[in-house]
Amino acid sequence: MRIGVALSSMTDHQLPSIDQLVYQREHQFALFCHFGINTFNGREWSDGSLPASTFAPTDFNAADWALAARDAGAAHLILTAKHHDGFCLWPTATTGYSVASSPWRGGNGDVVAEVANACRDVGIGFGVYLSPWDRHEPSWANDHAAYDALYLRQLEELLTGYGELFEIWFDGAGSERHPYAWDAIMAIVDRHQPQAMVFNMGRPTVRWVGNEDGLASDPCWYVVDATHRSMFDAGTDELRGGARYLPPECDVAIRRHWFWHDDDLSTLKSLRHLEAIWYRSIGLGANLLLNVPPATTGRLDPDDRARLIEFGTTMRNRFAYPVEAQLTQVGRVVTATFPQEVTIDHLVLQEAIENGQRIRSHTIRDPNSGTGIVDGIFTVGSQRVHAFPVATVISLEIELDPDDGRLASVAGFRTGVERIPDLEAQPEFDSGKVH
Ligand code: FUL
Repeated sequence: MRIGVALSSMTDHQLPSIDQLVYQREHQFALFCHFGINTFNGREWSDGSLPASTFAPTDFNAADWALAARDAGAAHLILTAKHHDGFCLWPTATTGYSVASSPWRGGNGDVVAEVANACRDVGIGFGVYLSPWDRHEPSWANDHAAYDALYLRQLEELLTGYGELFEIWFDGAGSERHPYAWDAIMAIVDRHQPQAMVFNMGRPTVRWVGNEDGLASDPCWYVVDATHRSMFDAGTDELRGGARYLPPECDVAIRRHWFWHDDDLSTLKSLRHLEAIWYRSIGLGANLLLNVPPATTGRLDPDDRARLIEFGTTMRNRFAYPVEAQLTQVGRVVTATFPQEVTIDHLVLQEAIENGQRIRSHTIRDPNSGTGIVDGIFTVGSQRVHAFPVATVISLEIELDPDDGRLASVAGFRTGVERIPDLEAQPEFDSGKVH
């Protein structure tokens, strides 16, 4: 994978679109909801044979999901409309394997519609995950043309029946090297939801970060010429048309597994670990997609919900009182001057990424004392968060490489936290839940 494209060679494709800028600046945090036939059978994956009659939420309430997302600060929510098992959460005309064959709401329910409406009601965006890999449909393996036609109809139903979508998630798992009609798929996206962010496949506008731990790394590059395939294939797929602007999205589950299980509460991530993830995703200029799986009730599990809100509130409170600096730049040195002397332990830098990602590295020092604040650091991107031992300064010098990099803003914070928390060891994935 090629990284860091030199400014002189930047093309239009290597600059962000307006939609990508909105995604990076206003949708840094989103909620993922894995919900489906697996939820009711203690499975992570299933092979398409679990009976539709087992899909039976006892107290389904989409407002509960959407309100939790909003209260935690998520800007949109993505629902697994169809996972690898092929069970559809909307009453599709393409297969009988859907909510229409379940006892829920007497077979007249539509999870996609209820969640879409709930998101709209609370003012957050909505997106869908539609697994290309479908283990219920025999045509997936033995008649590619027939499967393509079915998949296109499913996509069209989702893209035309539920209002504006913020993001469409194409999961590579199980689809490694499998051919799909990507031109036709993207034509449907272009026709019905041209503004939607497209995750990782087809003609993506956002790429998978390459792990399911929620972690980006420094440097965090936005212009790349390939995408990672999946957890099950370390290969990469080259982007047609060469290097393009494709910021990373970090997906991670709040427990060890993606779907809800009655036996893995002990794997619920601690607040400290979620904070550690936040600094290594959003804090590095990547987006964070945190999965919180609704339970068999059809509501979020109370423990997961409480942790989600605790996490969102902690991060919101930490950055509630910014002190903005005024910026002047001479050559490669930006002087950030605060309105008065400030005592701070965090800095948040934003690059003017509408001009493309240019800053390859930066250092920060206090020009009055000569003390280095931050050193050995690479990209800035949409947002770069630094934590450091508390310092009292009136101004800072930020040296950029190269000198045509531009910062959009610099803000200081006194948070009481002086270092980025360490990641905690995480339990093993229970592969017994996959079949
Ligand atoms: C993976 C899938 O196989 C998991 O079940 C989950 O959906 C995750 C987000 O992507 O590739």
